[in-house]
Amino acid sequence: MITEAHSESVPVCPFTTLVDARWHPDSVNAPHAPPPGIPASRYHRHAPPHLIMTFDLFDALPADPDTPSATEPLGPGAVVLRGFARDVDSSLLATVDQVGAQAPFRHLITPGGLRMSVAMTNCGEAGWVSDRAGYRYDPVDPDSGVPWPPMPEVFRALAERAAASAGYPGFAPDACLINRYLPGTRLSLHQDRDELDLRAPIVSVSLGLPATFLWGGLRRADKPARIRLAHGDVVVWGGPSRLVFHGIAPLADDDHALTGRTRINLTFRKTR
Ligand code: MD3
Ligand code: FE
Repeated sequence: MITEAHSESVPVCPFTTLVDARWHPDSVNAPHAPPPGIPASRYHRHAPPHLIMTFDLFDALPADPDTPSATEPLGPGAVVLRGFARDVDSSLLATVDQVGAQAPFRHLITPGGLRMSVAMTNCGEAGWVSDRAGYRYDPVDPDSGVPWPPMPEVFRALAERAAASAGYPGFAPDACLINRYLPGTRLSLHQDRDELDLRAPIVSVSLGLPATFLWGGLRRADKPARIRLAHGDVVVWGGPSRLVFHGIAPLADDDHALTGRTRINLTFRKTR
């Protein structure tokens, strides 16, 4: 906050008082075009997206009643695109099966020696792996000794389209981690910080059974909010939300028309 005492030395931002916070060009949720009545020449960002902290991390943005689209700001830098992946769901799931045939799902071991309840595989130039030695991105599947399957075009196109809709044009993921949940599977609170470029968002795609996403704060102890993620939902996590602690509550048993008793989650990452 700019105080009176400092206002002489700090350039005053005209948008702070003129426009709704959602339109502020420093918001990672801001559209690229200026709001009505604001000339494009004055609608510029003041800082690169990874340094922007326009909103309090714990204040979710209000939904805009005038925007009928399925794009809901979840919080600073986090946008949910409800049902965004539905039009390609069968194609995505068939492709997950193909990746799984080449690089089978497996339960990784944490550095602490615990077997993860989520089954994982990867595609792209690097895959996320964990073992007693630690976490890392590896260009080779340690189970087979060969590179991960390449990123399928249907995956890449969806991730790029979703990121662009959320305000991150030009997102170029080099890795896709695929998580498979069965009833009872959970993912405990963690941060995703093994990627070198934390300015890039992570795009997540939920398929099959719904899950309760746990969305915490920047400290592990922060009490997480619970958010329902259903089949076809895509979430783009960037800016101030990029390093929040998050997880998945134990999956409830149910039956999904396309996946049976399974939830699949794709996370697209730029790892380098
Ligand atoms: C928020 N996956 O793979 S997706 C993971 O549903 C992971 O399988 C969960 O957390 C899943 O690391 C959640 C949503 C998600 C993914 C990555 C994030 C939310 C995120 C990274 C930073 C902040
Ligand atoms: Fe994660």
